[in-house]
Amino acid sequence: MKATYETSAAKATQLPPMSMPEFAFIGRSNVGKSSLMNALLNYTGLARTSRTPGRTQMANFFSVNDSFYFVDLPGYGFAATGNREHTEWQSLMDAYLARPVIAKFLFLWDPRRDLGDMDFQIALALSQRAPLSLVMTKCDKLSRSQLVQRQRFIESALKSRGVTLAGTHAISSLKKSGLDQLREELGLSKP
Ligand SMILES: Nc1nc2c(ncn2[C@@H]2O[C@H](COP(=O)(O)OP(=O)(O)OP(=O)(O)O)[C@@H](O)[C@H]2O)c(=O)[nH]1
Ligand SMILES: [Mg+2]
Repeated sequence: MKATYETSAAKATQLPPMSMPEFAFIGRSNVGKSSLMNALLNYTGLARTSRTPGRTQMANFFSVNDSFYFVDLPGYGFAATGNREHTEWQSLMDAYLARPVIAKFLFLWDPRRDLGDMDFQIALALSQRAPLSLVMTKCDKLSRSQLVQRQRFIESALKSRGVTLAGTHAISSLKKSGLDQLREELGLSKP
């Protein structure tokens, strides 16, 4: 498996030409997007990870096996980003969502949290553009029975808001669990 950093876009005009299918990773700031991309590709430090929420404020494109892109979309919902940042995030997202090359959205969610209105709205808008799969992150923080219960709760909450899921995954980038199932859904060979 070959994965290389391609480019980053902070605004619509910087988005790269559409050349390959794209798997887009989206979720709240700090949910574990960069960690998951690194874990899936078995690269340390390919996608930058950080303890500081809101660090990744650009859409980062990684070419995988010269056959598709992983797109690390900027985290949303970081409390300290003001209106201006939100408007910039929104306009980048609007431009990104218009790309017909999006093969799937991976909607990352920390299952310890409940979804709010903004989360439902974003998940719904994405699911109307391309298939959307739920990826529950940091599952090492929950017991198996808690996880089962949280998965049921989150899936039914999304469903009741009109969000159709293409799949659900429970992963831990830390413990490297749940990764093979997700790789399979993405057609990604084991590293
Ligand atoms: N326990 C645990 N912690 C994790 C896991 N994945 C990520 N983290 C931690 O969560 C924090 C955020 O991880 P990132 O991968 O940088 O999250 P992100 O979604 O890319 O964050 P932004 O780019 O800032 O939006 C880091 O401190 C990680 O070490 C996991 O599977 N388990
Ligand atoms: Mg990140």
